[in-house]
Amino acid sequence: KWEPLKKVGIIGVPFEKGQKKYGVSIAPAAIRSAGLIERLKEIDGIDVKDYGDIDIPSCNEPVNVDNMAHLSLVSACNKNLSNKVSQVLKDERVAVTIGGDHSIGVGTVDGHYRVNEDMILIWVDAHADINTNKTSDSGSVHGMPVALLVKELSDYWPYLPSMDWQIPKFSIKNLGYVGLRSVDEYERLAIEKYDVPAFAMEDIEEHGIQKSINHILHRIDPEGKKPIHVSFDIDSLDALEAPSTGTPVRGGLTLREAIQLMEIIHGTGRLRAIDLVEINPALGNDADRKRTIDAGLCVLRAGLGFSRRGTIPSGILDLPVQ
Ligand code: 4U7
Ligand code: MN
Ligand code: MN
Ligand code: MN
Repeated sequence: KWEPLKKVGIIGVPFEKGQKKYGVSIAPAAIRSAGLIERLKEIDGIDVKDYGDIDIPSCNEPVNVDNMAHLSLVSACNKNLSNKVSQVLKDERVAVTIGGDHSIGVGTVDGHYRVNEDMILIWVDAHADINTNKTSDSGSVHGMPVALLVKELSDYWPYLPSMDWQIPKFSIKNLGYVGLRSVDEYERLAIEKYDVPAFAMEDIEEHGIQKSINHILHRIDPEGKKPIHVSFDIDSLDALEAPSTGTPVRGGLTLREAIQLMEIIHGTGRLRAIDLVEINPALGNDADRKRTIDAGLCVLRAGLGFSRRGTIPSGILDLPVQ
């Protein structure tokens, strides 16, 4: 029944207020000028539509919630983003969202959930991003999107003014993690309390990326009938593969593992949304920036059906004769 969707919609989100460093907001422009659309159009049979960047509110009624920096801006941005993701999915395109910091995962997942309540979420990250304002050391919302999204944790939040548009309905039972290696104590507690399938780096060492992702997919959707949302934080990759990011952690996924992961998910035919977040072109030198953006493009291409084997020219059966 499921087949890979060949139509793609690109959404840029030049937003960085979910964390403290300058630069993540210039990623959509930097990734576009590195040839995003052209590199995706190289994929066999693909149809790419650019929906442009969403409107980012610059100032807002500030709301003061303890240990949650810029909540009203995060919230306003995510509200717009959620609508845009819903629109792209209703246009029957894979929603590819280019961030931006990871706080925008609230909007992408909310927008996907509103179109299809069956969706499952694969969070590919060095971090678990499941802090509440009570458990976060940083007060940065990019470490909290999963906790904001899942209904099981709604009682652990205070009332969040400006977030009324987002009622958490997504169940933590439909979540899985890949790539973890920097998990805070209360995040680990949440993962264990709800028995979330979480493949940290040592689990990937043990089982390999193929068994790891297949195990997660089978655990959360044994019948293989639910659409998949991949929220890909570039810091899931090893810091050598993706140096230009705000919270790099060494000892991460190789680009080959990430490509294989995305190819496997593509192969299910059920991938309907990809977020590519936390690329910060302002960090590192030219080579770092280029390497990081190129890694991100490789991840997207793998998820959207690029074949490393190569493909024959369309409609052609033989080599050209002299
Ligand atoms: B990212 C952290 F304390 N857990 O909450 C926090 F280690 O989107 C890091 O995954 C969060 O890059 C990283 O601030 C957020 C910290
Ligand atoms: Mn993240
Ligand atoms: Mn991360
Ligand atoms: Mn980060």
